[in-house]
This record gives sequence, C-alpha cells and structure tokens, in this order.
Amino acid sequence: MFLLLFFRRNAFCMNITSADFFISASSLSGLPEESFPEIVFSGRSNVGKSSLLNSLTAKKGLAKTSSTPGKTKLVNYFLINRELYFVDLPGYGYASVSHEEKAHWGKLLSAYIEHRRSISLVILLIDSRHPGMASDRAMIDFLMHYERPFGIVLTKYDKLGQKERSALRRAMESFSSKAKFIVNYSSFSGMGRVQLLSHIEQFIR
Ligand SMILES: Nc1nc2c(ncn2[C@@H]2O[C@H](COP(=O)(O)OP(=O)(O)OP(=O)(O)O)[C@@H](O)[C@H]2O)c(=O)[nH]1
Ligand SMILES: [Mg+2]
Repeated sequence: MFLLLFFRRNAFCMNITSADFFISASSLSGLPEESFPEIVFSGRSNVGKSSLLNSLTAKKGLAKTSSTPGKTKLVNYFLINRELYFVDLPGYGYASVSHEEKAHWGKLLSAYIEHRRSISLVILLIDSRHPGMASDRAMIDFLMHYERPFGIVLTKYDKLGQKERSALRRAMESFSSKAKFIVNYSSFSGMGRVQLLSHIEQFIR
C-alpha cells in the first residue's frame, strides 16, 4: 500500500536528466529564440531563486547564489532535458540598487512577462518569513493582469518554527484562489522538490 502511494505521488514528477547553462541576457534583444517552453523563476532579491534552481536540478553550482542581495543581474537561461528552459530572473525590491538600474530591470521584467509567448509558467518565490509584502502583491496583480499562469513557492521553509508555519498557512489563504499551486520549499533539505517538479510537469505537456 505504501509503495503504491509512493509511486502515485511520483508518477508525474519530471525527471531532470540534463541541466546546462545556456545564455545570459541583459536586454530583450539578447533573449534566445522562442524554441522551447519557458518556466520562469521570479521573486524579490535574495529570496532564494538561484538556490532553488540548483536544488531542483540537483546541480549545486549551476546558478550562482550569494548571501548578498542582487547577485543575479542578468536573465539567465538554463536548458533542461534539451526540451525546456528554466529562466532565472534578476530579483526585484532590492533597496541598494540605483534608481536607473531599478528602472531598467523593472522595464525589462514587465516587457518580458507581457510579450514573451513561450512562457508556460511563472514560479513566484516568496520568502516564507515575509508573506504578503507589497512588491510580491504587485507582482501577483501584474501576472494576473497579463493572464500568466503562476504558482507560488514559499522559500526557506526550514527557517520556520511550528507557530510560524501555522501563521503562514493562514496568511496564504487569500492567495490560494489566484495561484495554480502553493508549495512549501527548502533548498537546504529538498523539501517540496518532488511536489514542485510534478507541478512543472503539468505545464510543459
Ligand atoms: N535556510 C535557507 N536559506 C536559503 C534557502 N535558499 C536560499 N537560502 C539562502 O538565501 C540566500 C540567497 O540565496 P540565492 O539563491 O542567492 O537568492 P536569489 O533570489 O537568487 O538572490 P539574488 O540573485 O541576489 O536576487 C543565500 O545565503 C542562500 O544560502 C533555503 O531553502 N533555506
Ligand atoms: Mg540569484
């Protein structure tokens, strides 16, 4: 019985057999041709996007991580199983970035989300310790406005105690009708990985 349940849970979990850095772009004109479906990872600076990519692909150094916010400054493409892209976007909401730089990334981010036809799914990462921040809410409104399907990943879940986990569940109730899914995730322990890969699988077939 247990084995049956195990196989059922993993039946639709995509198997990542190859994950390779493909290209970095600093403007829309530098993006690759729209040959493959794109799974986009977006969220505030330092929320754990690059760590999540490494954990999902089980390749430690694939995306560069840092404890200093603002590490990822380019749109980074990773080719997965030679049939889809994972796209690591620069984080938003980083206070120490210059006004000009913020405006540049804001424009690039919105133009990319609005016009890129090959986006299959946006995965919005939210720090599980700070749900409901204004910039994340604005991003959700933006994605809904352009009718982009999106799921939410609550990062750094390992940092929460029992009480905080209950409070988080309540705080996320208002998002559950908007997002395609909500996954609690820890890149350190791998918690949520199988679940997230199963969700991604649904959007690339
Ligand atoms: N405890 C814990 N820390 C994490 C987790 N994921 C990421 N971190 C830490 O959070 C910091 C930021 O991680 P990154 O993956 O570089 O975050 P990012 O969103 O790519 O950051 P930028 O590229 O700067 O926007 C690093 O110090 C990571 O070690 C997690 O699941 N648990
Ligand atoms: Mg990063």
